Amino acid sequence: MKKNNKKSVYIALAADSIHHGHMNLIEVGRKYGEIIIGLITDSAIAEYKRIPYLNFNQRKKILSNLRGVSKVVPQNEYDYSKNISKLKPDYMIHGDDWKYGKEKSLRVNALKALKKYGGKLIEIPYTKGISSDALTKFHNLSLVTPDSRRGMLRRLLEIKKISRFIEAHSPISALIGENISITKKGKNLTFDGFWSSSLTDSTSMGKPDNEYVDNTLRLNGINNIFDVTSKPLIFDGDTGGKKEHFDMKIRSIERLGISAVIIEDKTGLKKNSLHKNTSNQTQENADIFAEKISIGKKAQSSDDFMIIARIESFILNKDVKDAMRRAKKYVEAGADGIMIHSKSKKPNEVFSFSRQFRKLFKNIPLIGVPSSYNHVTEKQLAQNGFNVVIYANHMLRASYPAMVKVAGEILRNGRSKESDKKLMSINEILNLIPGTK
Ligand code: SPV
Ligand code: MG
Repeated sequence: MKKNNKKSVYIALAADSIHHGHMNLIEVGRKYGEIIIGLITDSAIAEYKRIPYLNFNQRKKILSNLRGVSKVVPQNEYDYSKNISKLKPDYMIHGDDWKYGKEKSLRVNALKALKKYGGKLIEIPYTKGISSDALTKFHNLSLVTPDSRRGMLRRLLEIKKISRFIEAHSPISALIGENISITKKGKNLTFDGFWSSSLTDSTSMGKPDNEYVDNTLRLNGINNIFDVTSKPLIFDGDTGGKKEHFDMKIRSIERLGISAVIIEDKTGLKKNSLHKNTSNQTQENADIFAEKISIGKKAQSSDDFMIIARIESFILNKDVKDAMRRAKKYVEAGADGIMIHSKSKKPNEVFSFSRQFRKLFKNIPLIGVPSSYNHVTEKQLAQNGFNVVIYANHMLRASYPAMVKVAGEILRNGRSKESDKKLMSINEILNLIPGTK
């Protein structure tokens, strides 16, 4: 076909990993006219799968520099029809793979929009043997640096309504959080990152959750997790320890590529917050705690790193007024976010806090840990102003009973045959970690 620069050609791409399949679309597009790329936005991608490795502007920069591309416009959802109706391109180009499977309805909608004004759909054979998702996964793992990983939490907060973090106490538990995904209503659901819990780090070492397991040990564990994963991590920093040590602590935590540390406003021998009786726990004076936060904020070297203040008022049977008084002080001291904790089975107190908090602070991230009020959904948390949900201990709590069961069964039976159906097969474990075979 003769080149006709007056005609416009629409191609929608996510283009997180650009490859020859994309170039096939562009090459054909060039023949038909000037190409407009509808670039899927970060938040549209995040609705359906893991956030892109490259952000919108980085992806836009690559595409804008391709021959034949006249402009790059945002496409705010996977559905093409809105942009098609708005831009009325003469042609739209797409791989023919969307005739089948889950993208079928997108094709129907695009065709409807094109038909309204006489636009044409050109389908070209799908380029086999290359997968954008597989490339992105490879990029995520092989190109992650401490800086890029650290910045992912702030990106998530910008892009997603609510981000979900799963506890990881070992590289193998973290690999589950890294790789697991399920498809629900056409969306690919994954965990956005990891929570390094003092409770499960201590418990998995057979130690009490009272700050005996020190930072050096815990950071060593996280380094091992980081060896094999790419997602961001939020670190449970307990009380933060002595304020005189806090600047050094922050530097060690930040340097590793951890995105945020959460410190709780308690003093004395730290005990876990979920104990029924917390009468032996003491909340720190709010001004002293605020000072610790500002020491930390001065010590960090990147803009991305976050120090989040955890308010223990409800744990210590105080009211929402006390929690709000503290929240104001901690935000003034520079806290980048607030975690509000509760051991109640109901979310009433955390929601009364979040309502008041949101009136005062529209954009300060709010983190919830629904361990005890676990009937509350992510959607409800988001509706109540929460930006991050942490599943704080679930991987360890899942694995321990499974191990106890099998160990008991082996004793009872004097052999392991009966336990086989509860175990992954030898073949599965040999295939689990690449390079084992
Ligand atoms: C942890 O996971 O260690 C926490 C959350 O600090 S909680 O156990 O609920 O106190
Ligand atoms: Mg803890």
